[in-house]
Amino acid sequence: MKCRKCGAVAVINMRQHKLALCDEHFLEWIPQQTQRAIRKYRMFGPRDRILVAVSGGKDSLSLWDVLLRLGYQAEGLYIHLGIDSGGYSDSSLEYVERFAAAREGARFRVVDVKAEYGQSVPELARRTHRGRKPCALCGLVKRYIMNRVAYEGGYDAIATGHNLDDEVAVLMQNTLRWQTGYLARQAPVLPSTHPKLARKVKPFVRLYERETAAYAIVRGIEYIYDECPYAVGSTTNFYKELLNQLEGRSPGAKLGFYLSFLEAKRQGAFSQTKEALELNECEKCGQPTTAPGLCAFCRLWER
Ligand code: Q46
Ligand code: ZN
Ligand code: ZN
Repeated sequence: MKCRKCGAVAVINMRQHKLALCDEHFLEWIPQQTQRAIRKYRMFGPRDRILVAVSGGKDSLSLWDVLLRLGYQAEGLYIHLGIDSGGYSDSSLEYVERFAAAREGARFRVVDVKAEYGQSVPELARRTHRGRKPCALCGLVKRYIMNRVAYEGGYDAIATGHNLDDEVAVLMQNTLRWQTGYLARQAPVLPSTHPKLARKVKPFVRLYERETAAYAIVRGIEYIYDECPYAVGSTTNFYKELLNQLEGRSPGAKLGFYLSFLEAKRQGAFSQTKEALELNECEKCGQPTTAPGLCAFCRLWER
């Protein structure tokens, strides 16, 4: 297989685009595609300050790398969740530290959940969710901390490394249950609904997972290869496998599913009900909440 641009040996063939590229042209193509998505979905501009949620995995580190290469003011946020008695979280943090140390201007901050609030996410899940998988709780904790750090640090947007496979797996789950409320809120950009809640953006939303992985490898980014132990065997991973089978038979199926969903939304499908959600400020931390009194995050620590 040869690179379509220069004829050199291709490192990747992207059948959905009928495009094979060599390492050099692939390393150019990914930032170009990312920049196109940032513009198309109006994610942020050159003067905005971006907080990149980094986990130490291929998607978030590649995203941070691409945003820095594109000249954005992108700073990292690593949330230490205390997973596997710290083992998994400690080693993923090391990848983030190594990434930042190798790049001038790659600044990041760490929020250690246990050090700051007294319990790690798995400990908190054992106490409040009776040993159930900590993922729902983990999502709540991460969202809260991202919002709070973005607000306190004056960032304009929070960027996450979600790729097309992530989005399509969620889309499929939501579609199979026709969860129209979730479908209405699934988008490449979630606008801010309160001055203390930053805009959320997903600049890799049109890139396949194998492309973000290939980018990290070709670019020499070292990342944590293992998944979070709680992600192993998850429903999302099962849907990803199903969708990859579909993609194998019909190249472009994943991209087509996602883009036609966005088009249907643009034409008014799943339009969100306009009932304005009244947001109060949490009595303890001041972050916005729909509940009266304490926000869901503060309630966790009160129990
Ligand atoms: S980090 Fe947290 Fe994920 Fe691990 S505990 Fe579940 S939600 S799987 S993205
Ligand atoms: Zn080439
Ligand atoms: Zn609160």
